[in-house]
Amino acid sequence: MINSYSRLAPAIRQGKLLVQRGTFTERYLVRPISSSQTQFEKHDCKVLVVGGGSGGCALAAKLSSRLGRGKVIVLEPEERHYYQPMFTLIGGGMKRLEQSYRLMADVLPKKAKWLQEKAVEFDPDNNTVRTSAGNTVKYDMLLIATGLQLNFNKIPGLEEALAVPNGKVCSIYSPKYVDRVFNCLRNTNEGNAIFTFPLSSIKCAGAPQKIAYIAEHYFRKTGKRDKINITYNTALPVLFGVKHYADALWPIMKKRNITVNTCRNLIEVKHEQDVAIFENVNKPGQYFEEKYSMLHAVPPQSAPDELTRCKQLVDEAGYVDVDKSTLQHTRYKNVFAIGDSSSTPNSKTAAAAAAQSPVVFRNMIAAMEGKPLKDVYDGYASCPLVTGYHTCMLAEFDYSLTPLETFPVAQNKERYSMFYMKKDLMPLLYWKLMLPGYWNGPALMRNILSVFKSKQK
Ligand code: UQ1
Repeated sequence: MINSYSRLAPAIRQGKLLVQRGTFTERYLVRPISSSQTQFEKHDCKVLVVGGGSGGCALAAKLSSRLGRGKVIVLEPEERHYYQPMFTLIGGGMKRLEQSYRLMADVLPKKAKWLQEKAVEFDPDNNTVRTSAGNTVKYDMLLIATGLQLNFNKIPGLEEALAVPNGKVCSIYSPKYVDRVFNCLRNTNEGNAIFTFPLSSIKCAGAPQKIAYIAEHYFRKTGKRDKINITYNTALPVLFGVKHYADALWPIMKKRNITVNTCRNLIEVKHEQDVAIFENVNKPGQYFEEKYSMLHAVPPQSAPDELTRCKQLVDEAGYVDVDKSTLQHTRYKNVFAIGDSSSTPNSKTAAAAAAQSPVVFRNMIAAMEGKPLKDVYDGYASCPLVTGYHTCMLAEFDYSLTPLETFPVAQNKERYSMFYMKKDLMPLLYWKLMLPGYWNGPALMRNILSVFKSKQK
């Protein structure tokens, strides 16, 4: 839609255009703007996908392939699509940042229309979303796939510490900071290496301890381990949310001599003194000042502000309020969510988004056709818990927080096979199968392999 008035309004109000009638400005500036330069555009689509991450990309592929060219719009401001599960490996120096991304233009499906703009205002009562460029997108169906927002700024001093060149504070959680992690491992020769887990739900809840295991192995490999104390301070009361795996992880922490403090939350970083301040979650006001040689910090996370501002869409915690089985919004029947920004109580991982993808796809199509929603998400998530440079424990579970494992072997053990699957096979599966919309999670593989499992018993 052409709307040059809004652009010219301030000039008209100031009388500039009126006094310059018939002048150069009118002939050469006013006319071209009013005839050809588009200001605010209005787009229409069958499905609007907000976010071009794992879930958004996979669903845009599935939906645009079913609905045809031009029916799906994807709103995504970023130039690059990162494969975030690689960030722990980059932290350990096992992969490079350049290996973790593709251009957004190359991973989004060709049949969908990509608007490189950010969704800034949701209006589900009028089926519209306003974008950072001031444009409006009207939809029949909306899929929210924004992922999470990293709130480094919620911990005083953390952003400043992360800005120190060649500094002692790092984080695998952002492509902006992930390269600092291996640098910290290399530069640390003694003292305290501290790893944190914040007081919020986060993506890949295993990652904060994976990087601690990798660091421990690195320090051992390089002969520095004896001089370095390693501490894992988690704000949670447990080491891992699924007891079956937590029971296997505690002995690994012990064997590797990593001190674990539960209910200990990072609340401030004083980088001039190399001091991190933690608070006892159970006794607010009780603080621990810990000196560090390196600090790996995990930011508190939330759904993006643009979403949480739309109170009709989100629950009390700020996540898109969907039914945990159908993934349809509880009030707006033409709205669905996939991935980390949804209120479903699963672990927030790419594997969870993969398992959600066929459910969201079929239920969205059913909703479009006015049919009942039949597909159900069971809460499947998996977390390849990398425990060093060659080992990994593949945790897989569902809403019941009991194991739902794919392979006919005991998965609560560290294995070489799982490590190489995580490091070499998963990226391939992600780029070649998941993003083009062909990977629906391992349910099919699990069912096939279950034949061997029952034989083993
Ligand atoms: C998975 O589906 C997935 O999403 C694509 C991951 O993220 C990259 C994973 O790490 C894992 C483990 C799975 C599950 C796949 C199998 C074969 C168990």
